[in-house]
Amino acid sequence: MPNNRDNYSYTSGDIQVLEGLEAVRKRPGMYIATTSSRGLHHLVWEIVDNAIDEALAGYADRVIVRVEKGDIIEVTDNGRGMPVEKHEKTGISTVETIFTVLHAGGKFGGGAYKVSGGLHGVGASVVNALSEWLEVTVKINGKIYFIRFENGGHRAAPLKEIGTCSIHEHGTKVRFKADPEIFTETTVYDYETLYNRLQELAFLNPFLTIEFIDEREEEVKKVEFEYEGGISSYVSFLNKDKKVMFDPPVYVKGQDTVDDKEIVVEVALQYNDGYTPSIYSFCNNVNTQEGGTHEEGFRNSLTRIINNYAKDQNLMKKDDELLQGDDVREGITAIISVKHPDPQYEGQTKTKLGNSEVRRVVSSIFSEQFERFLMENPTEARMIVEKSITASKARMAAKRARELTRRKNVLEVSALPGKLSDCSSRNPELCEIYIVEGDSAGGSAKQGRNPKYQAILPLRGKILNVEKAREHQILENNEIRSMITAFGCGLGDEMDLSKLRYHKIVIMTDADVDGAHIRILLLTFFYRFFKPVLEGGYVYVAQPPLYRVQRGNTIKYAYSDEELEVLKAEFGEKVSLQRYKGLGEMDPDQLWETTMDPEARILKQVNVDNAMEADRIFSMLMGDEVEPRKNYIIENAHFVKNLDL
Ligand code: 2B7
Repeated sequence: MPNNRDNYSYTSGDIQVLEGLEAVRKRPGMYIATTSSRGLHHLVWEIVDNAIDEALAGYADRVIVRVEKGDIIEVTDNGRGMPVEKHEKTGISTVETIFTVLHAGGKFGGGAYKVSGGLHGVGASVVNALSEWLEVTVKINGKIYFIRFENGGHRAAPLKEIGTCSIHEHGTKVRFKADPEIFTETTVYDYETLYNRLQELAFLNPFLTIEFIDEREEEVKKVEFEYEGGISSYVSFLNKDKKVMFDPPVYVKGQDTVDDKEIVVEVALQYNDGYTPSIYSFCNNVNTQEGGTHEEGFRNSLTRIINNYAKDQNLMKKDDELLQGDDVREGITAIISVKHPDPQYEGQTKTKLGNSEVRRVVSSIFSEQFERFLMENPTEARMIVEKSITASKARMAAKRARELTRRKNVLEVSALPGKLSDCSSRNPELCEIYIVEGDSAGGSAKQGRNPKYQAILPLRGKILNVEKAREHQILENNEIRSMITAFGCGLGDEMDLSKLRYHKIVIMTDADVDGAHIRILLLTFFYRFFKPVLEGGYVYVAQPPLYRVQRGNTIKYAYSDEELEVLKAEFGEKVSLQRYKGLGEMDPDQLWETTMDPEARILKQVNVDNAMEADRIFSMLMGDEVEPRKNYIIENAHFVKNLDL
């Protein structure tokens, strides 16, 4: 195929530009951190961020993201349209400059707050460099302009006027196909990932409408996100399957100028009848997962204001202790969103806001308005204080329970639980523990296992729902205590992952609804109490077969209905078929062959890559509302991403 780029002669400036883009292709990791699925999605966010910046600057109110067949992304905004005139420095159109010169950001932007958390406006050229092809269409002053780039940023032709439109129409459209030579793992976009982030951006930017269209499957999916209520709607959304103490959420907004920099602060919060706090913070639309000064400012003043109010209103008894942070945050769902023209990010993943002035700004804005809320809403205020006092009492009871657990451990010389059939190896990297539902399946597993590396811990019946119990009840529960002792790494602040006794924790339950329920209870428990263990990728779900298909002496197992059909076709008509209803129906040899033998089994590694989404799903699954839970279990658990080993 003739290459279009040969049709044009390049100036020395062009060559420099192409060298810049070539550098991005050589070391994509320097610009987008990874070329995994995550990096692929990063391309979309870079382009979407530019559209959102145009909206934040006040010139656009609609952004459309379309995924076409073949995983082509198209982003459209109704902003001013990227400037098309000749750029002074480069002598080429500004559009082309934006897409070919690294560090071309900033100078063009109109908005005060750059969304771009990572790339600060160099996004467009990086996306171009990592694309097989990329097209830009700009509508401005009644004219339509077009430019196309190929093979990682080589323009196919200069910017060209291709038609006319109404002078009322204006905006930018970017269409691109990620380069499979760069994204070798995958170039397929994940619907959920795109959906969740676009919805989040709509929550964070009220009055902005984001349309999301996925055309890849026969049935086209189309959604429109528009939340006038902003982060207040976000909090309501996060709490939608929970019982809330008051509604609508408290909403606070204010701004302050420090050293000529205008900082905008928004906080929304609501309490539910649960125990775990869900606090999420953002700076310039970027989720600051490691928190930072905005979160600290919020937490400090929340504790201070509630204590002051409780004291002033004589709601505390004489011997009640001062409420601690954990007490006032029990069951809270809060979003803190700040906009800052010059954010400094710190921390391991650069998602911790570091600007020290933000602590004071958030604290003073939130304190003043939250205090006013309490004064003006005595019923709600009293509920918050009472919930906090109850939490404080429970915290003290939990402390006593923990001390008791610790002391017992000392007496028992860290005795392992009686029900545990431990393995003989002491090398955690090689050891596995199977958490098995019921004694009979436990028995089969014990006989079928490889005793050198595989330990078996049978659990009796349903385990405690940790979403509905307080910490001291949880720590007193026998099934939970057996797991804690067997794992050996402690929990909470005292956890030491280096002491984890098994590097594979395998949940093995029946392949039915009850089994799914127990699995979810266990995952919820791990999520709340052993998050680092989950995040470390130590938790797996075993996949027992659904059918045993036999013809003559040949026996095969099917793990899904599709597989069964394939096997039946392979075997012809005369087969004897056994449908497994539970693990208990398998004899030890069968259980080993199908579910435990490392050479043959299928394990799914559990990964929680979106803590916020996982949080919401766990609360939904384990919370009070029955309907969403039922539907979800039926639809299956999609936070458990398949990673066949
Ligand atoms: C930092 C760079 C990338 N830019 C402008 C103006 C408008 C504009 C953009 C954009 C993504 C997909 C559809 C400014 C900013 C470049 O300079 S980028 N709109 N939309 C966008 O990229 N959408 C602009 C001042 C006057 N007129 C236009």
